Amino acid sequence: TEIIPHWLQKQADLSPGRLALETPEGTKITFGDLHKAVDIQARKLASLGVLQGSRVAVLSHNSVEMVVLVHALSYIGATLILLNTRLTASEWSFQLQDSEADLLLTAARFEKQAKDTGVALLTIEMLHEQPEKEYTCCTELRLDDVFNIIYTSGTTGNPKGVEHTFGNHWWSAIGSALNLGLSHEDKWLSPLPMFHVGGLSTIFKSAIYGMPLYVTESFDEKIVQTAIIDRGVTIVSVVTVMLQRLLRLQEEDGVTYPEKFRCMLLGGGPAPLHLLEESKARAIPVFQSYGMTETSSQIVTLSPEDSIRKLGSAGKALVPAQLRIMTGTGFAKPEEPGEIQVKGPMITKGYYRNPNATEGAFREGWLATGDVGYTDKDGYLYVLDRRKDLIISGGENIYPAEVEGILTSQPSIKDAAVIGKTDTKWGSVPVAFLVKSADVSVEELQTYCQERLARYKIPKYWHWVDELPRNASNKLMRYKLQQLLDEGSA
Ligand code: S0N
Ligand code: AMP
Ligand code: MG
Ligand code: MG
Ligand code: MG
Repeated sequence: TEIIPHWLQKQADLSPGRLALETPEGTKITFGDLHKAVDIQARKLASLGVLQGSRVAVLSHNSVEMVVLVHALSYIGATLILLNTRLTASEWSFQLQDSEADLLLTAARFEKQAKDTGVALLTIEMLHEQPEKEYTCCTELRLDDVFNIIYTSGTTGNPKGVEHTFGNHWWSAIGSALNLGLSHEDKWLSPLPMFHVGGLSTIFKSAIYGMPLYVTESFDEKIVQTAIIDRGVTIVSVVTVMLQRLLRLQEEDGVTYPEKFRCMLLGGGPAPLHLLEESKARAIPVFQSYGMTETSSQIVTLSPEDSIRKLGSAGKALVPAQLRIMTGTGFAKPEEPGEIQVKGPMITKGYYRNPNATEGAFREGWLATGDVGYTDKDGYLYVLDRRKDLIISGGENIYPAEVEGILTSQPSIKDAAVIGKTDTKWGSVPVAFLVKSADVSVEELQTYCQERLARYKIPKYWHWVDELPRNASNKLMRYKLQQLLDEGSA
C-alpha cells in the first residue's frame, strides 16, 4: 500500500501560521494550532481507552470541535462512524450495531435522544474534561486503510456502511483540485453537514491543500451570503435547495457576489434548469456535479464555461476518474440512455461486512451506480433518472422500500407504496398509498412513523386505496401511481 505523511501534520510543518479554520463568530485557528488541538484531543480519547482499531461513532452538527475530533481519530488510528443527526434513535441503533461501534461521541444537544441507542456514550463537551494520556500518534497514512464509514440506504433491506479509505479521500481531493485549480486566496465554506461525504470531504481538502475551511453549524443563507461578500469565501458546496434559498436572498437584499467568489459547487441531486439559468443570469459560477457517497464526493463535474453550451449536464469525469454508460447489451452509443458506471481511486472498496452488496455493486472494477443517464456526442454526462426509486428531498435520500417497510409493519396496514412527488421547496417529497385491514387514522400513522423514521422520510401526502397496482409477479407498478399523481387524481 502507498504511504503518505499525515496530511494535517504535514501542513502544520509546512505552513504552521496559515489559517486552517474560521467561523462566523470570529474564531480563527492556524494549522499549527489545529495540530496542537488535535493532539490534545487524541490524548483525551486515549485516556478513555480509544486505541488504534477502536470504532468510534460521532453524532454532531458541524463545529470546530467536530473537525478536531475527525482528525484526532486519524491521529489515533481509530475508525470513524458518522451518524446523520436527522435520524431517529432506532435508525442510529441499527448503524451503531452494524458498524460495531465501541463508543458514541455526541454533541450535547443530541445526548438525550442518543441515550436510547444503548451504546456507551459521552458528549463532546465531557470529552474536554477528560485527562490526557500518551498514545502512539499515526505520523503516516496508509492509503488502503479504511478511515470512516457513512451509511447509505439501499433499494431493499437495511442501510449499508460505505467504507472510505484515506486513499479515497486523497484522490477525491486531488481530483477536485485538478478540476477547480488551487489558489492561495481560497477559503472553502461547506454548509453541508459533515456527516455526509460532501461536507466531510472539505475537512480533508483543507488539510491537503493548506486551505482555510469556513465552518458553519448548519445552513443559514444569511451567514453564507455574508461569508461570500465580507469574509473572503471563494468556494461554497451546496445542494439545490441551498442554492435556491441563496438566490432568493440575493434578490431580496439586492446584492451580488464579488468576482473573487469563484465556485458554487452544486451536487447531491438533480438541479432544475431554471435554477441553473437564473444562476447564470446572476453571474454565479455554478459547477454542476455528479457524485455519491460511494465516490467520496463529486466524480463528474461541469465547469461554468461549459454551462450554457451544456446546460443541465453534470459534465465529464475528473482527471483521475472514468465514466461509461452501459445498456443491457454493452456500451451505449452517444445519446443512448443506460446505466452510469464510474471507476477511479476515489471510489469505495465496498460496504462494511457486506460482501454480497459489495460484489453486486461492481462490474469488472467499475461501480454500477444504478443511475440512468447518457453522454452526448462530446462525452458530457446527462443524468436522467435516479437509481431505482430513490427520492431526494433537500439533498437527503429516501428509499421507498424503507418507508414502505415501516408502514406495513403497522398492524392496521396491509399494503403500502411510497413514491416521490415534485415539490417546489424540497425538490421531491414522499407520498404514501395505503391499503388498510383495520381502522387507522393518518395521525396515528404519523406518530407511528415519527418513532421510527427521520422526519424528512415521513410521507407528506397520504392516499387510501383498495389495492395497489401490482403485476402478475406481484411487483409494484410504481409508474401507475406516478400517473395518478401526474393526472391529479391522487
Ligand atoms: C437543506 C437543509 C439545509 C435544510 O435544513 P434546515 O433548513 O437547516 O432545516 P431545519 O431547520 O433543520 O428543519 C426545518 C424543517 O425542515 C425539515 N427538513 C430539513 N431538511 C429536510 C430535507 N432535506 N427534506 C425535507 N425536510 C427537511 C425539518 O425536518 C424541519 O421540519 P419539521 O419542523 O417538520 O421537523 C438540510 O436538509 C441539508 O443540509 N441538506 C443537505 C444534505 C447533504 O449534504 N446532502 C448531500 C449528500 N451527498 C453527498 O454528500 C455526495 C455528493 C457530494 O459530495 C456533494 C454534494 C453537494 C455539493 C458538493 C458535493 C461534493 O461533491 O463535494
Ligand atoms: P448520495 O450518496 O446521498 O450522495 O446520493 C447520490 C445520488 O444522488 C446519486 O446516486 C444520484 O441518484 C443522485 N445525484 C447525484 N448527483 C446528481 C446529479 N447531478 N443529477 C441527478 N442526480 C444526481
Ligand atoms: Mg434551520
Ligand atoms: Mg443525496
Ligand atoms: Mg401491517
